[in-house]
Amino acid sequence: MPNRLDQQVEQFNAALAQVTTAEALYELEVAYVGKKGSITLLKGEMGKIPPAERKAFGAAWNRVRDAIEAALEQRRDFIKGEARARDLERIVDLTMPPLRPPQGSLHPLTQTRRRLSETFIRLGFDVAVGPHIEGERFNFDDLNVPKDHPTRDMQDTFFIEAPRMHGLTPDGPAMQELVLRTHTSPVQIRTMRTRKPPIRIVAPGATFRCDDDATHSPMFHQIEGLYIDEGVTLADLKATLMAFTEDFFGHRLEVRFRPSFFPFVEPGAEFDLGCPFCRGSGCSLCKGSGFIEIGGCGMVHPKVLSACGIDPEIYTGWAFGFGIDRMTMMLHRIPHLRLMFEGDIRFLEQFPC
Ligand code: FA5
Repeated sequence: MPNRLDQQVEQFNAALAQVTTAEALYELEVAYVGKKGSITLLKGEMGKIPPAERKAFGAAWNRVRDAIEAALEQRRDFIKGEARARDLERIVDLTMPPLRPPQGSLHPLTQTRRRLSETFIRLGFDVAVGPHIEGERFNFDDLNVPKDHPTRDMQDTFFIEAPRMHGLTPDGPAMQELVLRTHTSPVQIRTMRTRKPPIRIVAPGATFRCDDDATHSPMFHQIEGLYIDEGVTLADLKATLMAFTEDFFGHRLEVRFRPSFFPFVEPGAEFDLGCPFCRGSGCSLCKGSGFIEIGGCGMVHPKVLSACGIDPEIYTGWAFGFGIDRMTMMLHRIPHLRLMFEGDIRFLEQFPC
């Protein structure tokens, strides 16, 4: 009987060495240590050996069964490891270029704002900034906007309840009304109050009005331009705007002034640029006129200069302001302003940078 045990072990080892798959290993396990396996059956024959030898045989049988199970386990691990290595070889192609993580890009408005600033910096302007929440004084009073001007209506301007917001008392010094700035022109005031001429700045940023349709949004962006020095004239403004078109659009465009009124400039004008798409010959964008309306401009009103401590007898200057959103819509032929604020990734993906 012990000899048969040894024989079985020898046969098992020889068979195990040939096994390369999990299925074959399972069959081997069943054949030797399964319910009717040859090793299992040998134990059942224990009754056939002399009682004196049974104990030793039992111990030998247990050792053999344990060794076989350990060998099966070891082989199982080996086969699993090989299968995993084969899978990895198949799945991981080390020669493949790595996957690029999805990359965002700057919002089209940010792209336009940066391009505008860069253009004016090249033309010798600094970039100035101001807060979105302004006092009525800088947003209206110092800009010579009369107390009863319609722009100050609640229907046009977002007012902020200052005392409640800041915990100020009704008698406190900050009782002046606060507004969400309705234009970037208060940055003119802030700049003139803190800097001495010559002043040459642009001020891009967010502005707010109670407005909402295809070309008007409650939050939009403007860029302000301001130049103050001795002997500055409207001719300088026209020349600057023409130089701007050359740098920004890549070719010089016509600049056209149409008389208009803004309380903070005198004379005041709306300015149009020759259509950058048809270069003045007339197309769908300029509705055949050859010109596109851009914004407002004019010579800084003497009262505004005085309010900022600049002597209008010595200095003159011009200012302009136009919408960055409208400029972006025009550049990319975007039909509705709201598209720019909805954060729809399918829209934004069209403006990589
Ligand atoms: C002004 O805001 C003046 N501060 C501009 C100015 C500056 C004139 C300096 C003279 C000297 P106006 O209200 O026209 O002007 O607005 C200027 C531009 O802002 C418009 O041409 C338009 O492009 C843009 N804009 C105005 N309201 C909206 C709005 N609700 N949504 C989007 N763009 C707007």
